Amino acid sequence: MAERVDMLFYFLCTVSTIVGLLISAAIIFFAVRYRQRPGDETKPYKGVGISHQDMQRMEVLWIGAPLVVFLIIFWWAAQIFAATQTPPDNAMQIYVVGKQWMWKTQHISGRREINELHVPVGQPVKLTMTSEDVIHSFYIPAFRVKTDVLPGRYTTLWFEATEVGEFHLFCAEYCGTKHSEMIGKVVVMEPKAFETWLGGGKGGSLAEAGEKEFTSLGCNTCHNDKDNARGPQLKGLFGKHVQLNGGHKVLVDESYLRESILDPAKKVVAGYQPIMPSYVAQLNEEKVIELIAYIRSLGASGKEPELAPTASASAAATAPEPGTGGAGGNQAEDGASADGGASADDKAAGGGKPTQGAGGAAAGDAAAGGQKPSKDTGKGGEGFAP
Ligand code: HEC
Ligand SMILES: [Cu+2]
Repeated sequence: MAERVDMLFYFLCTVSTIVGLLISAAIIFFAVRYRQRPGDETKPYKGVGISHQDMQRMEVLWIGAPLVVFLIIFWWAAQIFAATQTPPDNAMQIYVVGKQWMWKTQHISGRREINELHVPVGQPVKLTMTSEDVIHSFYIPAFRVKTDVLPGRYTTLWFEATEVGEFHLFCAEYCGTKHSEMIGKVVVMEPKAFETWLGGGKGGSLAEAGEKEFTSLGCNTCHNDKDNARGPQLKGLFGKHVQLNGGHKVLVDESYLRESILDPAKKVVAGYQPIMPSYVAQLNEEKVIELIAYIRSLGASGKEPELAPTASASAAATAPEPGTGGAGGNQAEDGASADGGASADDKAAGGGKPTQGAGGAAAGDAAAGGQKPSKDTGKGGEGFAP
Protein backbone atom coordinates (compact mmCIF):
# COMPACT_ATOMS: atom_id res chain seq x y z
CA MET A 1 0.00 0.00 0.00
CA ALA A 2 2.91 2.34 0.78
CA GLU A 3 3.86 2.71 -2.86
CA ARG A 4 0.32 3.58 -3.95
CA VAL A 5 -0.12 6.09 -1.15
CA ASP A 6 3.24 7.65 -1.98
CA MET A 7 2.46 7.97 -5.70
CA LEU A 8 -0.73 9.84 -4.87
CA PHE A 9 1.13 12.00 -2.38
CA TYR A 10 3.83 12.87 -4.95
CA PHE A 11 1.13 13.66 -7.49
CA LEU A 12 -0.54 16.05 -5.00
CA CYS A 13 2.82 17.67 -4.25
CA THR A 14 3.60 18.07 -7.95
CA VAL A 15 0.22 19.55 -8.81
CA SER A 16 0.40 21.91 -5.81
CA THR A 17 3.90 23.00 -6.75
CA ILE A 18 3.04 23.64 -10.40
CA VAL A 19 -0.11 25.60 -9.52
CA GLY A 20 1.73 27.51 -6.79
CA LEU A 21 4.55 28.45 -9.16
CA LEU A 22 2.14 29.50 -11.92
CA ILE A 23 0.20 31.76 -9.56
CA SER A 24 3.37 33.25 -8.09
CA ALA A 25 4.76 33.91 -11.56
CA ALA A 26 1.49 35.54 -12.66
CA ILE A 27 1.45 37.76 -9.58
CA ILE A 28 4.99 38.95 -10.24
CA PHE A 29 4.42 39.38 -13.97
CA PHE A 30 1.22 41.42 -13.52
CA ALA A 31 2.67 43.49 -10.71
CA VAL A 32 5.52 44.56 -12.97
CA ARG A 33 3.57 44.82 -16.22
CA TYR A 34 0.71 46.87 -14.83
CA ARG A 35 2.56 48.87 -12.21
CA GLN A 36 1.60 52.49 -11.81
CA ARG A 37 3.77 54.83 -13.85
CA PRO A 38 4.31 58.60 -13.41
CA GLY A 39 1.27 60.49 -14.70
CA ASP A 40 -1.10 57.53 -14.61
CA GLU A 41 -3.26 59.06 -11.86
CA THR A 42 -4.47 61.82 -14.20
CA LYS A 43 -5.38 59.60 -17.20
CA PRO A 44 -9.06 58.60 -17.59
CA TYR A 45 -9.81 54.90 -16.91
CA LYS A 46 -10.50 53.01 -20.13
CA GLY A 47 -11.54 49.62 -18.83
CA VAL A 48 -9.82 46.27 -19.42
CA GLY A 49 -11.22 45.65 -22.85
CA ILE A 50 -12.26 41.98 -22.46
CA SER A 51 -15.36 40.95 -24.38
CA HIS A 52 -18.24 39.13 -22.78
CA GLN A 53 -17.41 36.08 -24.89
CA ASP A 54 -13.75 36.00 -23.84
CA MET A 55 -14.86 36.30 -20.25
CA GLN A 56 -17.12 33.25 -20.60
CA ARG A 57 -14.34 31.22 -22.20
CA MET A 58 -12.03 32.04 -19.35
CA GLU A 59 -14.65 31.05 -16.81
CA VAL A 60 -15.14 27.68 -18.49
CA LEU A 61 -11.39 27.17 -18.40
CA TRP A 62 -10.78 28.10 -14.77
CA ILE A 63 -13.72 26.04 -13.59
CA GLY A 64 -13.17 23.11 -15.92
CA ALA A 65 -9.42 22.61 -15.48
CA PRO A 66 -9.44 22.36 -11.67
CA LEU A 67 -12.56 20.17 -11.84
CA VAL A 68 -10.75 17.65 -14.01
CA VAL A 69 -7.69 17.69 -11.74
CA PHE A 70 -9.80 17.27 -8.59
CA LEU A 71 -11.82 14.44 -10.12
CA ILE A 72 -8.60 12.62 -10.98
CA ILE A 73 -7.43 13.05 -7.37
CA PHE A 74 -10.80 11.89 -6.03
CA TRP A 75 -10.94 8.82 -8.26
CA TRP A 76 -7.35 7.88 -7.47
CA ALA A 77 -7.72 8.36 -3.70
CA ALA A 78 -11.03 6.46 -3.66
CA GLN A 79 -9.31 3.47 -5.28
CA ILE A 80 -6.63 3.46 -2.60
CA PHE A 81 -9.13 3.98 0.20
CA ALA A 82 -11.24 1.07 -1.01
CA ALA A 83 -8.14 -1.13 -1.17
CA THR A 84 -7.11 -0.22 2.37
CA GLN A 85 -10.60 -1.13 3.61
CA THR A 86 -10.77 -4.51 1.90
CA PRO A 87 -8.49 -7.17 3.37
CA PRO A 88 -7.88 -10.10 1.00
CA ASP A 89 -9.64 -13.36 1.84
CA ASN A 90 -6.40 -15.13 2.67
CA ALA A 91 -5.34 -12.51 5.23
CA MET A 92 -3.86 -13.83 8.45
CA GLN A 93 -5.96 -12.89 11.47
CA ILE A 94 -4.35 -11.18 14.46
CA TYR A 95 -6.16 -9.45 17.33
CA VAL A 96 -5.06 -6.19 18.93
CA VAL A 97 -6.21 -4.62 22.19
CA GLY A 98 -5.08 -1.10 22.98
CA LYS A 99 -5.04 0.26 26.50
CA GLN A 100 -3.38 3.08 28.38
CA TRP A 101 -0.56 2.77 27.43
CA MET A 102 0.34 -0.32 25.51
CA TRP A 103 -0.53 -2.48 22.54
CA LYS A 104 -1.43 -6.09 23.27
CA THR A 105 -1.52 -8.48 20.33
CA GLN A 106 -2.91 -12.02 20.21
CA HIS A 107 -2.09 -14.50 17.48
CA ILE A 108 -4.51 -17.29 16.56
CA SER A 109 -1.86 -19.76 17.71
CA GLY A 110 -2.19 -18.32 21.20
CA ARG A 111 1.10 -16.42 21.18
CA ARG A 112 0.79 -12.98 22.78
CA GLU A 113 2.93 -9.88 22.61
CA ILE A 114 3.12 -6.44 24.15
CA ASN A 115 4.17 -3.45 22.06
CA GLU A 116 5.44 -5.84 19.44
CA LEU A 117 3.86 -7.41 16.42
CA HIS A 118 5.61 -10.22 14.59
CA VAL A 119 4.39 -10.93 11.08
CA PRO A 120 5.63 -12.92 8.11
CA VAL A 121 6.81 -11.13 4.99
CA GLY A 122 4.67 -11.34 1.85
CA GLN A 123 1.52 -12.40 3.68
CA PRO A 124 -1.55 -10.18 4.04
CA VAL A 125 -2.32 -9.60 7.70
CA LYS A 126 -5.65 -8.44 9.06
CA LEU A 127 -5.82 -6.86 12.49
CA THR A 128 -9.09 -6.81 14.41
CA MET A 129 -8.69 -4.16 17.06
CA THR A 130 -10.45 -2.74 20.08
CA SER A 131 -9.62 -0.65 23.13
CA GLU A 132 -10.07 -1.30 26.81
CA ASP A 133 -10.35 2.37 27.70
CA VAL A 134 -10.03 5.43 25.48
CA ILE A 135 -9.59 6.03 21.77
CA HIS A 136 -6.19 5.01 20.43
CA SER A 137 -4.94 4.82 16.89
CA PHE A 138 -2.81 2.04 15.47
CA TYR A 139 -0.22 3.53 13.18
CA ILE A 140 2.63 1.95 11.23
CA PRO A 141 4.13 4.86 9.30
CA ALA A 142 6.38 2.74 7.09
CA PHE A 143 3.36 0.77 5.86
CA ARG A 144 1.27 3.96 5.44
CA VAL A 145 -1.58 2.46 7.44
CA LYS A 146 -3.42 3.92 10.41
CA THR A 147 -6.77 3.06 11.96
CA ASP A 148 -8.46 4.34 15.09
CA VAL A 149 -8.92 1.81 17.89
CA LEU A 150 -12.17 2.43 19.73
CA PRO A 151 -13.61 1.17 23.00
CA GLY A 152 -16.79 -0.87 22.54
CA ARG A 153 -16.29 -1.88 18.95
CA TYR A 154 -13.97 -3.60 16.51
CA THR A 155 -12.12 -1.80 13.79
CA THR A 156 -9.85 -3.49 11.27
CA LEU A 157 -6.65 -2.70 9.47
CA TRP A 158 -4.72 -4.77 6.98
CA PHE A 159 -1.30 -4.70 5.39
CA GLU A 160 1.16 -6.90 3.60
CA ALA A 161 4.76 -6.39 4.64
CA THR A 162 7.09 -6.50 1.65
CA GLU A 163 10.44 -6.34 3.43
CA VAL A 164 11.99 -8.13 6.36
CA GLY A 165 12.95 -5.79 9.18
CA GLU A 166 11.75 -3.78 12.15
CA PHE A 167 9.36 -0.89 11.79
CA HIS A 168 7.97 1.70 14.19
CA LEU A 169 4.54 1.22 15.68
CA PHE A 170 2.83 4.26 17.20
CA CYS A 171 -0.35 5.30 18.88
CA ALA A 172 -1.48 8.25 16.81
CA GLU A 173 -4.32 9.50 19.02
CA TYR A 174 -3.53 11.53 22.10
CA CYS A 175 -4.71 9.17 24.83
CA GLY A 176 -3.38 10.52 28.11
CA THR A 177 -0.20 11.24 30.02
CA LYS A 178 1.95 8.50 28.60
CA HIS A 179 0.59 8.61 25.07
CA SER A 180 4.09 9.29 23.77
CA GLU A 181 5.29 6.04 25.35
CA MET A 182 2.64 3.97 23.64
CA ILE A 183 5.09 2.84 21.00
CA GLY A 184 6.40 -0.45 19.77
CA LYS A 185 7.71 -2.22 16.74
CA VAL A 186 6.51 -4.42 13.97
CA VAL A 187 8.93 -7.25 13.29
CA VAL A 188 8.68 -8.62 9.79
CA MET A 189 10.22 -12.08 9.45
CA GLU A 190 10.85 -14.68 6.80
CA PRO A 191 7.89 -17.10 6.82
CA LYS A 192 10.06 -19.97 8.16
CA ALA A 193 11.48 -17.88 10.99
CA PHE A 194 8.00 -16.60 11.74
CA GLU A 195 6.56 -20.09 12.07
CA THR A 196 9.31 -21.03 14.47
CA TRP A 197 8.67 -17.88 16.45
CA LEU A 198 4.92 -18.50 16.45
CA GLY A 199 5.33 -22.00 17.79
CA GLY A 200 7.53 -20.77 20.59
CA GLY A 201 4.67 -19.61 22.79
CA LYS A 202 3.40 -21.54 25.75
CA GLY A 203 -0.18 -22.64 26.29
CA GLY A 204 -2.82 -23.51 23.76
CA SER A 205 -4.30 -21.60 20.86
CA LEU A 206 -6.69 -18.70 21.23
CA ALA A 207 -9.57 -21.00 20.37
CA GLU A 208 -8.50 -23.46 23.04
CA ALA A 209 -8.34 -20.69 25.61
CA GLY A 210 -11.80 -19.65 24.47
CA GLU A 211 -13.09 -23.16 24.80
CA LYS A 212 -11.98 -23.22 28.43
CA GLU A 213 -13.72 -19.91 29.05
CA PHE A 214 -16.79 -21.27 27.35
CA THR A 215 -16.95 -24.11 29.83
CA SER A 216 -15.89 -22.26 32.95
CA LEU A 217 -18.42 -19.47 32.34
CA GLY A 218 -21.16 -22.03 31.79
CA CYS A 219 -21.96 -21.01 28.23
CA ASN A 220 -22.26 -24.70 27.41
CA THR A 221 -25.18 -25.10 29.79
CA CYS A 222 -27.31 -23.34 27.18
CA HIS A 223 -25.24 -23.70 23.99
CA ASN A 224 -24.75 -27.40 23.36
CA ASP A 225 -25.70 -30.23 21.08
CA LYS A 226 -28.79 -31.27 23.02
CA ASP A 227 -32.17 -31.12 21.33
CA ASN A 228 -33.64 -29.10 24.16
CA ALA A 229 -30.70 -26.69 24.44
CA ARG A 230 -31.82 -23.31 25.69
CA GLY A 231 -29.54 -21.35 23.40
CA PRO A 232 -28.93 -21.58 19.64
CA GLN A 233 -26.29 -23.85 18.18
CA LEU A 234 -23.02 -21.98 17.71
CA LYS A 235 -21.42 -24.53 15.40
CA GLY A 236 -20.85 -23.14 11.94
CA LEU A 237 -22.34 -19.83 12.99
CA PHE A 238 -19.54 -17.53 11.91
CA GLY A 239 -20.08 -15.87 8.55
CA LYS A 240 -23.76 -16.78 8.35
CA HIS A 241 -26.82 -14.59 8.39
CA VAL A 242 -28.98 -14.92 11.47
CA GLN A 243 -32.68 -14.12 11.65
CA LEU A 244 -33.53 -11.90 14.61
CA ASN A 245 -36.71 -11.33 16.54
CA GLY A 246 -38.49 -8.54 14.73
CA GLY A 247 -37.52 -9.70 11.27
CA HIS A 248 -34.05 -8.26 10.76
CA LYS A 249 -31.16 -10.36 9.56
CA VAL A 250 -27.58 -9.83 10.62
CA LEU A 251 -24.26 -11.13 9.41
CA VAL A 252 -22.38 -13.02 12.09
CA ASP A 253 -18.99 -11.34 12.26
CA GLU A 254 -16.72 -10.53 15.17
CA SER A 255 -18.69 -7.45 16.12
CA TYR A 256 -21.94 -9.38 16.25
CA LEU A 257 -20.43 -12.11 18.41
CA ARG A 258 -18.91 -9.53 20.74
CA GLU A 259 -22.27 -7.82 21.12
CA SER A 260 -24.05 -11.14 21.59
CA ILE A 261 -21.80 -11.91 24.54
CA LEU A 262 -21.67 -8.50 26.20
CA ASP A 263 -25.14 -7.21 25.39
CA PRO A 264 -27.21 -10.28 24.47
CA ALA A 265 -30.58 -8.55 24.75
CA LYS A 266 -29.71 -6.05 22.03
CA LYS A 267 -30.18 -8.54 19.20
CA VAL A 268 -32.24 -11.58 20.08
CA VAL A 269 -32.19 -14.58 17.76
CA ALA A 270 -35.64 -15.38 16.30
CA GLY A 271 -37.47 -18.03 18.26
CA TYR A 272 -35.49 -17.52 21.47
CA GLN A 273 -36.17 -15.73 24.70
CA PRO A 274 -33.73 -13.06 25.89
CA ILE A 275 -32.58 -15.23 28.79
CA MET A 276 -28.86 -15.03 28.17
CA PRO A 277 -27.14 -12.98 30.88
CA SER A 278 -24.63 -10.29 29.97
CA TYR A 279 -21.01 -11.20 30.60
CA VAL A 280 -19.77 -7.64 30.67
CA ALA A 281 -18.64 -7.93 34.29
CA GLN A 282 -16.79 -11.25 33.92
CA LEU A 283 -14.91 -10.61 30.71
CA ASN A 284 -12.28 -8.26 29.42
CA GLU A 285 -11.66 -7.62 25.75
CA GLU A 286 -8.96 -10.27 25.52
CA LYS A 287 -11.23 -12.96 26.89
CA VAL A 288 -14.02 -11.90 24.53
CA ILE A 289 -11.54 -12.33 21.68
CA GLU A 290 -10.72 -15.83 22.92
CA LEU A 291 -14.40 -16.74 23.00
CA ILE A 292 -14.85 -15.35 19.50
CA ALA A 293 -11.83 -17.33 18.31
CA TYR A 294 -13.42 -20.44 19.77
CA ILE A 295 -16.80 -19.80 18.16
CA ARG A 296 -15.05 -19.07 14.85
CA SER A 297 -13.13 -22.30 15.13
CA LEU A 298 -16.41 -24.19 15.37
CA GLY A 299 -17.40 -22.92 11.97
CA ALA A 300 -14.05 -22.62 10.31
CA SER A 301 -12.58 -26.04 10.80
CA GLY A 302 -15.76 -28.00 11.29
CA LYS A 303 -14.16 -29.77 14.22
CA GLU A 304 -16.51 -31.06 16.88
CA PRO A 305 -16.82 -28.78 19.85
CA GLU A 306 -15.96 -30.47 23.08
CA LEU A 307 -18.72 -29.27 25.30
CA ALA A 308 -18.51 -30.64 28.80
CA PRO A 309 -21.90 -32.10 29.67
CA THR A 310 -21.58 -31.04 33.31
CA ALA A 311 -24.33 -28.89 34.73
CA SER A 312 -26.44 -29.12 31.59
CA ALA A 313 -28.63 -31.71 33.27
CA SER A 314 -29.93 -29.26 35.83
CA ALA A 315 -30.14 -26.53 33.21
CA ALA A 316 -32.11 -28.74 30.90
CA ALA A 317 -34.55 -29.61 33.66
CA THR A 318 -35.63 -25.99 33.88
CA ALA A 319 -35.32 -25.33 30.17
CA PRO A 320 -38.45 -23.97 28.53
CA GLU A 321 -39.57 -25.41 25.19
CA PRO A 322 -39.26 -22.45 22.82
CA GLY A 323 -35.55 -22.97 22.29
CA THR A 324 -35.91 -26.00 20.08
CA GLY A 325 -38.39 -24.54 17.64
CA GLY A 326 -36.16 -21.57 17.08
CA ALA A 327 -33.11 -23.66 16.41
CA GLY A 328 -34.79 -25.14 13.39
CA GLY A 329 -35.74 -21.76 12.04
CA ASN A 330 -32.25 -20.54 12.61
CA GLN A 331 -30.67 -23.39 10.71
CA ALA A 332 -32.93 -22.72 7.76
CA GLU A 333 -31.42 -19.29 7.42
CA ASP A 334 -27.93 -20.61 6.91
CA GLY A 335 -27.02 -19.04 3.60
CA ALA A 336 -24.67 -20.83 1.25
CA SER A 337 -22.96 -17.56 0.44
CA ALA A 338 -21.82 -17.09 3.95
CA ASP A 339 -19.13 -19.69 4.09
CA GLY A 340 -16.50 -17.67 2.28
CA GLY A 341 -15.32 -15.95 5.39
CA ALA A 342 -15.05 -19.14 7.34
CA SER A 343 -13.06 -21.03 4.77
CA ALA A 344 -10.80 -18.05 4.19
CA ASP A 345 -10.10 -18.00 7.84
CA ASP A 346 -9.34 -21.66 7.65
CA LYS A 347 -6.55 -20.97 5.24
CA ALA A 348 -5.25 -18.15 7.32
CA ALA A 349 -5.15 -20.31 10.37
CA GLY A 350 -3.42 -23.02 8.40
CA GLY A 351 -0.82 -20.62 7.10
CA GLY A 352 -0.11 -19.36 10.54
CA LYS A 353 0.16 -22.75 12.21
CA PRO A 354 3.29 -23.45 14.13
CA THR A 355 5.73 -26.01 12.77
CA GLN A 356 4.87 -29.65 13.23
CA GLY A 357 6.90 -30.42 16.30
CA ALA A 358 6.21 -27.26 18.19
CA GLY A 359 2.53 -27.32 17.28
CA GLY A 360 2.21 -30.85 18.55
CA ALA A 361 3.79 -29.84 21.78
CA ALA A 362 1.44 -26.91 22.20
CA ALA A 363 -1.59 -29.04 21.46
CA GLY A 364 -0.36 -31.68 23.85
CA ASP A 365 0.00 -29.08 26.49
CA ALA A 366 -3.56 -27.99 26.14
CA ALA A 367 -4.91 -31.50 25.87
CA ALA A 368 -3.24 -32.34 29.11
CA GLY A 369 -5.43 -29.68 30.58
CA GLY A 370 -2.31 -27.58 31.00
CA GLN A 371 -2.10 -24.08 32.28
CA LYS A 372 -3.90 -21.16 30.80
CA PRO A 373 -1.91 -19.14 28.31
CA SER A 374 0.26 -16.90 30.38
CA LYS A 375 -1.05 -13.41 31.05
CA ASP A 376 0.53 -10.59 29.13
CA THR A 377 1.88 -9.09 32.26
CA GLY A 378 4.27 -11.86 31.87
CA LYS A 379 4.82 -14.64 34.35
CA GLY A 380 5.31 -16.90 31.33
CA GLY A 381 7.44 -14.29 29.68
CA GLU A 382 7.32 -15.97 26.32
CA GLY A 383 9.16 -13.46 24.24
CA PHE A 384 7.74 -10.31 25.72
CA ALA A 385 9.93 -7.29 25.80
CA PRO A 386 11.77 -7.30 29.09
C1 HEC B 1 -28.96 -19.00 30.22
C2 HEC B 1 -28.61 -19.61 28.98
C3 HEC B 1 -27.42 -19.02 28.22
C4 HEC B 1 -26.14 -18.90 28.65
C5 HEC B 1 -25.56 -19.28 29.99
C6 HEC B 1 -25.41 -18.33 27.54
N1 HEC B 1 -26.23 -18.11 26.49
FE1 HEC B 1 -25.70 -17.36 24.69
N2 HEC B 1 -27.65 -17.34 24.13
C7 HEC B 1 -28.69 -17.83 24.86
C8 HEC B 1 -29.93 -17.63 24.13
C9 HEC B 1 -31.31 -18.02 24.61
C10 HEC B 1 -29.58 -16.98 22.93
C11 HEC B 1 -30.53 -16.54 21.82
C12 HEC B 1 -31.20 -15.26 22.22
C13 HEC B 1 -30.31 -14.07 22.14
O1 HEC B 1 -29.81 -13.80 21.06
O2 HEC B 1 -30.11 -13.43 23.18
C14 HEC B 1 -28.13 -16.81 22.96
C15 HEC B 1 -27.39 -16.25 21.94
C16 HEC B 1 -26.02 -16.27 21.86
C17 HEC B 1 -25.26 -15.91 20.72
C18 HEC B 1 -25.82 -15.47 19.40
C19 HEC B 1 -26.16 -16.75 18.65
C20 HEC B 1 -26.79 -16.59 17.32
O3 HEC B 1 -27.26 -17.63 16.76
O4 HEC B 1 -26.82 -15.49 16.76
C21 HEC B 1 -23.94 -16.09 21.02
C22 HEC B 1 -22.73 -15.86 20.13
C23 HEC B 1 -23.89 -16.56 22.39
N3 HEC B 1 -25.17 -16.66 22.86
C24 HEC B 1 -22.73 -16.84 23.07
C25 HEC B 1 -22.70 -17.18 24.42
C26 HEC B 1 -21.49 -17.28 25.19
C27 HEC B 1 -20.09 -17.07 24.64
C28 HEC B 1 -21.86 -17.57 26.46
C29 HEC B 1 -20.97 -17.69 27.68
C30 HEC B 1 -20.09 -16.57 27.95
C31 HEC B 1 -23.30 -17.70 26.46
N4 HEC B 1 -23.77 -17.45 25.22
C32 HEC B 1 -24.05 -18.07 27.57
C33 HEC B 1 -28.62 -18.45 26.08
C34 HEC B 1 -27.48 -18.51 26.87
CU1 LIG C 1 -3.02 5.50 22.73
